[in-house]
Amino acid sequence: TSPERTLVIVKPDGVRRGLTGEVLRRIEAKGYVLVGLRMVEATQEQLAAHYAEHEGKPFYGPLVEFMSSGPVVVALVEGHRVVEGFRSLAGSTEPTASAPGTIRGDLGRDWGLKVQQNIVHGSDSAESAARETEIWFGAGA
Ligand code: DAT
Ligand code: MG
Repeated sequence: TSPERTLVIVKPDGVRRGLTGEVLRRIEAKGYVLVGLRMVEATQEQLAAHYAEHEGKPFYGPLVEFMSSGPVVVALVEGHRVVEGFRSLAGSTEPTASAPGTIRGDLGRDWGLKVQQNIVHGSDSAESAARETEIWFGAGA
């Protein structure tokens, strides 16, 4: 079987704060392989598709607005059990509660805003990864 893939996004807060290299460094240091990388200004269509599961939730509008507030860096990352492995590297959703040693736990905090600005996105399953890869890299990636 081909190695598993996950879709990682360095969110606008991470890019603005100059943490893109640090996030990619941690991914590579863990032993995962970058197989795709691009910087984009997310379109409304991409964000609606990417965050479809959250539509209707109170933080959805602010989330899409935040994700449109600057460029993001999208990475396709490969490795055995990389979906679970990157979620572990990233830490839990809320950066204040994220364990030290994780990206969100080491580098994130609560800024008192309507959305958790938590530096990174990582797919939550192999199925999500495939769906998200098509959104950000197009079919056939
Ligand atoms: P994760 O990014 O850890 O997979 P998620 O998929 O549940 O978390 O939510 C997507 C993003 O939406 C998350 O990274 C930050 C924001 N978010 C989630 N729950 C939130 C909440 N209760 N209040 C504010 N922002 C939230
Ligand atoms: Mg999620």
